[in-house]
Amino acid sequence: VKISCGGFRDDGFAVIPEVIPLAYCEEIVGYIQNFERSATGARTLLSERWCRELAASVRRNPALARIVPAGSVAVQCTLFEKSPGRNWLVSIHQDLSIPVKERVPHDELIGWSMKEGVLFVQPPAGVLESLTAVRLHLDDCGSGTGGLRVVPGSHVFGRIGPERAAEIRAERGEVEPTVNRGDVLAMRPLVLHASSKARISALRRVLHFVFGPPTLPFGLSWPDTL
Ligand SMILES: O=C(O)CCC(=O)C(=O)O
Repeated sequence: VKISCGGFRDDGFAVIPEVIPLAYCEEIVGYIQNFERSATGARTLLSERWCRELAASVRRNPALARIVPAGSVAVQCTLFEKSPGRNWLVSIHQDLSIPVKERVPHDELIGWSMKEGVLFVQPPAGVLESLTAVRLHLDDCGSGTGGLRVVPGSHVFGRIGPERAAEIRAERGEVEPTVNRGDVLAMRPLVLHASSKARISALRRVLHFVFGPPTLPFGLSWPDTL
């Protein structure tokens, strides 16, 4: 399968088909069924062996190997699940927070928060630019299923405030890629993105991995649970 790397570099996202075989997806669905869900899914999956094995397997995909820098490690995995019982939306935003082991006082580290027992911080854009989100789809995600809408090329502006985000979306438009079961939507965390409530009755389960460098600046470190 030919993936244009320039596409990922310029657009800040790309769909990579058939990263995980359908039978493996079915196995993963079995594992996530045992997990406690919050309103949108679950965030602490990387402490599970099956999840770390899946991250390694995803990482071996040749097209992803060209996108995710060599030496990167999986630092986060979040299940984003939409279902007829739990339908939700997120308005346009960038992913600004990363999970870390402990608090480090520094002017450039802002927005400290706790989610499901994990500490998060918003580091400067340079740190976020070293990360790649790899969204593995466990269900076919097409029209009406509440898939991600992304603004092509919006990752090059650093951190964007709400007014500038609205301007950039108006200038560049947004796309809602079709992503099938077993495919990956790879994305820079700084790409502006949003998703609507599903309009049709369907499951939309996505495992959102984040890959990053093994070490962090500012004396920060990734959580122990990895
Ligand atoms: O999965 C979605 O629809 C939204 C996920 C999201 O907003 C995020 O990755 O920050």
